[in-house]
Amino acid sequence: MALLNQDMADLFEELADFLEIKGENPFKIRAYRNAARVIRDLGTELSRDVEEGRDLTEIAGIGKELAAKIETMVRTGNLPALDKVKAEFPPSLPSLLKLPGLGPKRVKVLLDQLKIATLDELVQAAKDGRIRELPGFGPKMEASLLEAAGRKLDTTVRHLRARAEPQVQAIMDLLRGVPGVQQIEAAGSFRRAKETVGDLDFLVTADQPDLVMKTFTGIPQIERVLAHGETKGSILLKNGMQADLRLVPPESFGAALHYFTGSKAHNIATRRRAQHLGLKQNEYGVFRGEEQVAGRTEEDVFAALGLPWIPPELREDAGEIEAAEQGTLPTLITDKDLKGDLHNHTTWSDGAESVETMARHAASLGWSYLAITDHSKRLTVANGLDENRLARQIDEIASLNATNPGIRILTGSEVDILEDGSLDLPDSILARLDVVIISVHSKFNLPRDKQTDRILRALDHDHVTFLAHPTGRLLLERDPYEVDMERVLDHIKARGCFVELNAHPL
Ligand code: DGT
Ligand code: CA
Ligand code: CA
Repeated sequence: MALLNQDMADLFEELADFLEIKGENPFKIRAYRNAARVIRDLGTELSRDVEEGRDLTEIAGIGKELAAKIETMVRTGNLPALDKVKAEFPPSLPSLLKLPGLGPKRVKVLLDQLKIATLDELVQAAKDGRIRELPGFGPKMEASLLEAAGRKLDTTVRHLRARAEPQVQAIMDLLRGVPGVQQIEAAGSFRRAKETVGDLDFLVTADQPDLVMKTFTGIPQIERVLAHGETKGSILLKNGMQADLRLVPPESFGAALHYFTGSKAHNIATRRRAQHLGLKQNEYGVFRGEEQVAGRTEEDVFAALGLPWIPPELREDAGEIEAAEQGTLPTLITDKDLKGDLHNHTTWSDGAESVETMARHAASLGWSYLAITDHSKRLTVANGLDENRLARQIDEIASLNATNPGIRILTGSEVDILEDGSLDLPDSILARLDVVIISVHSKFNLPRDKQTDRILRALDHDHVTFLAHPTGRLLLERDPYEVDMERVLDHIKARGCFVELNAHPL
């Protein structure tokens, strides 16, 4: 298994960062950034293209030199040009580059002027008030860097689910190809569909366990092997993710899958239940005395406990065992249940596609509606729409709907909630929209009662359809703002509005 597109894009991006810190030719740097973007958006995996002998220079933005570098990455898992330039700098520099707000330009300033190369040094300098004096920084930047660096230092590393997903797929594909492999599953928080994952957990049954272990510990993306035994292996990947593999006998696969899917709290609860039933449950099976009564499948394990199978997403000891017992488990929604989407940005503000392209794609998914809800004017960085531009967009949508695009395009706006709870666009234009979303995009650090009042006041406006991203958090990057969520939800209910269930990867 070679590198994934996203990994190669990251390597090019990192190469561009280091060349920029070094002060290299801007055209060269731009070419690498451009290549990263092209690779991320490709419809096919480059590793396969290389394997099939495709001429990569046919791809727009990929010249001879880039094509050769891609082929090297596919073959070796490395980008030698990056290793070379990285070696000229302290090895801790990438941890600085990963902080929100710190691009190569600022990292260069930190390094050149204050000799800062580690998170610890950054925190110390920020505490001493030395960061604010640097050109292009200031006290606000200093405070946010201090906060971000502190967060990176004191939490164990987690990863976005969206980043883990292609990695999991690639490892599953690789292991599935090993002769003699019978069953394979990704367990742990990934299977429970948590929004972030700590490490990846794989379970396999196979005729030739040693061959599986050898393949797993020999994958190209590996940084190093952490543990390597007969039935258990652990590796660290280049992208910082850790993966555990366990080989289990077929008669225990279901029990192991249940155990290693977790959560720990759920496991403790099912084990207690087993004890009440005079049984013993562990990762090998469910036992009555010495006799194994279940273990081959998860369904068997649950059945032995007198329960229907519980979807992994619910296994948090949050009432799922009681619900299973009483036959009141909810039916989880899936992407097949989607009938449309009420929150979309287009090239009118900070989106990547036009209204028409978005609508055509949504129609091809079989959806029946799509709301266009670009940003409002206050968000100038996102090219937010004022009344006039929004009026023109309403016209564009009307003429698109008149062409029978196979979907109902709804008009809308994602309107900023201003600090005093007023909205960023006047009622006159909001009254013309099908969907009015209100969002907090500024003043995230108001005191709890002020923030709550601000949102309640915004909800009091006529025409509001729903409150977007109600916590304001960015996973692994920004904490939720302080707000009395109970009061907000009560008010939403009282007003007959809705609240967004935000499924953006961040
Ligand atoms: P993560 O990796 O931090 O996102 O979370 P998980 O849930 O994947 O946790 P992980 O990888 O440490 O362990 C996988 C599962 O194995 C976990 O969800 C439940 C089970 N497990 C691990 N340690 C224990 C334990 O000490 N007791 C019990 N009952 N189960 C455990
Ligand atoms: Ca895990
Ligand atoms: Ca684990």
